[in-house]
Amino acid sequence: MKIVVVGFGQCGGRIADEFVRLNNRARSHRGIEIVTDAFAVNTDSADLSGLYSIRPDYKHRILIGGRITGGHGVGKVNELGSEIAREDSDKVVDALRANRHFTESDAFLLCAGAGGGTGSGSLPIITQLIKERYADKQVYNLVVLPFDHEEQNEERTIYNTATCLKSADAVADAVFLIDNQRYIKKDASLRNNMAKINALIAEPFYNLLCAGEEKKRKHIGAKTLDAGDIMQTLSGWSVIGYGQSLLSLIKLPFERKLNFRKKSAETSLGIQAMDEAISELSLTCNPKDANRALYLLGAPDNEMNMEMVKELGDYLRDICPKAIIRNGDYPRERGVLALTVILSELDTVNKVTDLYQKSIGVLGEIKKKQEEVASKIKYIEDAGKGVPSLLKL
Ligand SMILES: Nc1nc2c(ncn2[C@@H]2O[C@H](COP(=O)(O)OP(=O)(O)OP(=O)(O)O)[C@@H](O)[C@H]2O)c(=O)[nH]1
Ligand SMILES: [Mg+2]
Repeated sequence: MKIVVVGFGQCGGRIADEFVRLNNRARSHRGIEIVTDAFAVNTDSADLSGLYSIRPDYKHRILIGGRITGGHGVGKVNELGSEIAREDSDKVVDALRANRHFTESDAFLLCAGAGGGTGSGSLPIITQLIKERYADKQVYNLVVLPFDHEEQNEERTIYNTATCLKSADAVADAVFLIDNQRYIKKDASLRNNMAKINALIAEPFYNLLCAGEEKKRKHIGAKTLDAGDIMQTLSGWSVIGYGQSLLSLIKLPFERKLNFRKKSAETSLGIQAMDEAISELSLTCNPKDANRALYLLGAPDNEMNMEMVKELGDYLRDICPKAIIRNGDYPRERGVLALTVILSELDTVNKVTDLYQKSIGVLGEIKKKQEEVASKIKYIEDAGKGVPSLLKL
């Protein structure tokens, strides 16, 4: 599957940058392309300069709202982010149109952190616009949810996140939910390592996007998972996960003979990788709530067998009893058995419901604060009414 990636705000831009690195890896290691073009859109020029892999011209690193913000961001006010995106949307659309490989692209992936101002505000606006302009292309959102400490310390973060989620869900074909907190729960040393978190966020997409683009027969599985399968699976709230089991590279002679045992050992390695993928999903959710799912098994050709693929399917069926499940095998890896899982069309997502409820709670607080500021400013102005002004008004 080939995608166009657009990142909004600092978080979104860095994740889009990460997808360019995935594409560079696919090109150099596998001789295929998975990202036809990538863009970063921001109100902050310094954030755009801080990217590494997105092409460094103004058509790929797009500054919006420069006139209003002076290139310094919107300071977490996502309504302003939305307004600027609406005003400067032509800049984004013109840049997308200049992509020479646009017709080969299967879908758009638009990414942003929901807790800030620029990404949170502009993501749904541009998603809606792209959906209107390119009715034949799927548009997916990848939304990064804030860390717990950000939610606790800043009402604005909750408000931004909830409004971004509600709007994204209304316009995108599917919304990948990525919870920042998941990555530091697993490894506390990642707390200050955004680059590592971003690499972990993008990694599950690697095999998924590559599998359908292979041209050489030896890398095409018995059942290929292609763009069609992915698009049929993705709908509404979605999560993605990745797990792997290491295989021993050196085979002892007796291991080749013990076919039956070898098979069952491999199957259990597959189940182990599936367990890891499910427990490392990008957001905690109940797999029973998924109405669609897919899994992709990547392994060396001689390590895969139909029995394993079938058992993995049965296993996932037990975990997601309601879901229509699609699957594929991808003879590629060396020394590992890699499992990618997507759960989609989730009909219950506690984290989202929780954020919506919390945002209604903080709405009053935010309004009260705004009114307090306005009344204090008015108080100063009133006090200065009798003071002569030096300006000619
Ligand atoms: N995973 C990840 N999260 C990030 C990254 N940068 C910021 N975030 C998260 O994204 C949210 C803030 O969004 P930003 O992208 O910094 O904000 P912005 O869209 O640039 O908006 P303003 O700076 O307010 O104009 C917070 O919840 C951060 O924890 C990143 O590189 N990776
Ligand atoms: Mg910013």
